[in-house]
Amino acid sequence: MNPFDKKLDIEAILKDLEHYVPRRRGWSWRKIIDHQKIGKFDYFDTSENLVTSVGLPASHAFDSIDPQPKAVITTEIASGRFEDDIRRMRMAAIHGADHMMVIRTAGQSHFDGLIEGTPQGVGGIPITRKQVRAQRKALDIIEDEVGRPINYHSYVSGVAGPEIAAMFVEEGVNGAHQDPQYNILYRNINMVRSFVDAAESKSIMAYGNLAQIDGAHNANATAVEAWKVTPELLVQHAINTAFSLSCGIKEENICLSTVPPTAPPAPCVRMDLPYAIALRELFSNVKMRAQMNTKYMESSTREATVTHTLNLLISQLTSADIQSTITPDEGRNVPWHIYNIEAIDTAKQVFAGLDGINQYLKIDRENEKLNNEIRELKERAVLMMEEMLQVGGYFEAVAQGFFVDSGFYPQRNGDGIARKINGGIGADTVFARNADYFAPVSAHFGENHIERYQLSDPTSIIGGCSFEDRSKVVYIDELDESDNVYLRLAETKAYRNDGIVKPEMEWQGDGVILLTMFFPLPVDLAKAAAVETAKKLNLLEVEVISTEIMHPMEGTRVEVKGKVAFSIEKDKLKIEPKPQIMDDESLKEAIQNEPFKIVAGTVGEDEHSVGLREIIDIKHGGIEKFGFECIYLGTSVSLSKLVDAAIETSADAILISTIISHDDVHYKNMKKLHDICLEKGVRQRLILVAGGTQVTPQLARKYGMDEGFGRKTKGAQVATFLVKHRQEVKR
Ligand code: Z98
Repeated sequence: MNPFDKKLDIEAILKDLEHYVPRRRGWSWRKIIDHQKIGKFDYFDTSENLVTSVGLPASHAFDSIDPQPKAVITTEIASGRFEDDIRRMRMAAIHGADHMMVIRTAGQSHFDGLIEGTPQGVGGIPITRKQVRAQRKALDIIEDEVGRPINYHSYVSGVAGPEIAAMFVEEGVNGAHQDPQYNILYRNINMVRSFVDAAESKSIMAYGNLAQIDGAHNANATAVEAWKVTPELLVQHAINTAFSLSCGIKEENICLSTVPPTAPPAPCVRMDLPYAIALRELFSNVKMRAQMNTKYMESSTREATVTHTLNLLISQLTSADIQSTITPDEGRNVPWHIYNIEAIDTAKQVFAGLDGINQYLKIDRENEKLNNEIRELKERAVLMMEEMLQVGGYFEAVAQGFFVDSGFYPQRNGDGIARKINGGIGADTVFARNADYFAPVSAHFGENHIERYQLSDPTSIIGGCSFEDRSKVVYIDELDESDNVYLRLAETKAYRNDGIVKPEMEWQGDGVILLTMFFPLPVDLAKAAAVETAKKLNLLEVEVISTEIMHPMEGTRVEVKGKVAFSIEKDKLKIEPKPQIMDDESLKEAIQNEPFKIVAGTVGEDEHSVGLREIIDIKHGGIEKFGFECIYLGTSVSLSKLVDAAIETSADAILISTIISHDDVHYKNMKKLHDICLEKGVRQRLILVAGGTQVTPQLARKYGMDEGFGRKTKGAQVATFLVKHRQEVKR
């Protein structure tokens, strides 16, 4: 299916889900190409091109190329409604994301079993078999469209970790976070239970070839001063990695969730780099998933993007394998479609921009200061592990509050997260296996006491478990009549089928829009004024989502969201017809048959000549190419000089260009040009055309021009207009 032809049919994806079989198990890395030519350029850090993609905004100036970085690009999508997230996944994939990470609804990690159906989530989606299957099915369609495998990912943690892991293998989920330390520290799940569950979960993930991401970065996000937690991050990575290896997970599937610990205005690259190098040197055999810094992120998109960009520089210098772009959700808490795409594009743009730079820039490993910092970090981490052994091991260390302490180890401030060995959710729920314990499953940790059955393959007794015999997978559809996808789809049906549309940020028909305003007021007043303005615009549920002080007294920038109550009828929308562009030969013939002379210049005080030169110059494919005689008067030309020149040379048309648009000076100049021509009695015989990045055709015509041309106009378009308009005027 050509992805530009049709919208994804969500209802069709939900149909016959019961019988859907995922195509594959396990993780897919990109096909890296060491050196390739894409368009006019050589690339050294890219992977296979997509079959269909949407490039960066400026790509049209580069033959629409869309170089794909080496690293897998993650996007984090979980708005609470999985059916809407599917459309966002399609947008993300075509922009270059191949790792769809789905956050779970608040509190799911405390459920002690699988849930079913498709209830709506809070801050994430309830992970259920039906939801997972529907999204994997959609991704199977989407990966065919873009021409690259897409990894689907969620979390194997919480009290039901092993059950989730098994369901993920059955449903073709490709990656998951799994780290018992996460359960213990951040979800207060009992530590013994967490490690036993992790052994089971990891064994299942190893069987299913899922990529595993650990949870060390959460310490960074939680720590009081995040850069001080770096020795502990190394320790957390080490514990989870050793445990995963011993459960059979392959090194190539172990991904450390690394994180640049700090952000500007701290001198972050200088501080983050030694840490990143120490990490890569200590863990050279496993993969690096570069999380971005979310600890020091407010709701400013600009600030988040700069931090992300600096993080990407570290990723490039130290070769990350998976690159996170989670700004919209965790960083800024504005989980909207547009921000997922922006963050994916940020990663793609920075990696393309930095392509090959490692050939010229090498980390100076001989540098004494850098070397000392790297060694010191490693030593602090090793010391911490030694101390853990001294106090009696990991559990005791957690009980004593070793982790997420605000001190820079070995400094300790006594404010770490302490958990009791017999405390937390799920305490006292671990039991030794009976002497005759037997489970007929294939991916399983520890001992199966199978001597009783004389079996080497425990699943043979039942003819294969659900991993081997798909018919044993039990699919349960909806359980809640009042909270399910069909009810939600019924509510939004009109937006799919009845030709109406609403602005949307997150969910179909949500009606949410974003307004940016500036008020010459201090921040509190500016916020109140922004809310009032949005209300006067009839927006509902108005909320301020970000403020930035321009000056404490002189002004504040405010971003406000609100909902519109109306919808738009698509049939009644008027689309500007696409300009009909004549082919080169017809244009040349028309000018040969009847010569055409134009006078041109940028007007007022405008020195921006590039756009106009592109419209005129032969070497840019401008109108000279078709035989137009062009008299270019230069920049900042007075309007009367242009008219006089047109009269003197008996020109057929005047082309003006205005980039500057302050106080609508561009439109004012158009009106003046028209008036001067009228005054001099030449308006009838001169065609007037204005161009510029801020020129709207309708307004140009309103201000007296025969036509206006905005951004991205090409010479052939202007030439076509001039030729056709001359014919029309004659008629
Ligand atoms: C990321 N979303 O890494 P709940 N296990 C681990 C985790 O790191 C997380 C969960 C489970 C960010 C980071 N991390 C957030 C190791 C979450 C999730 O209980 O379902 O929220 O667990 O991309």
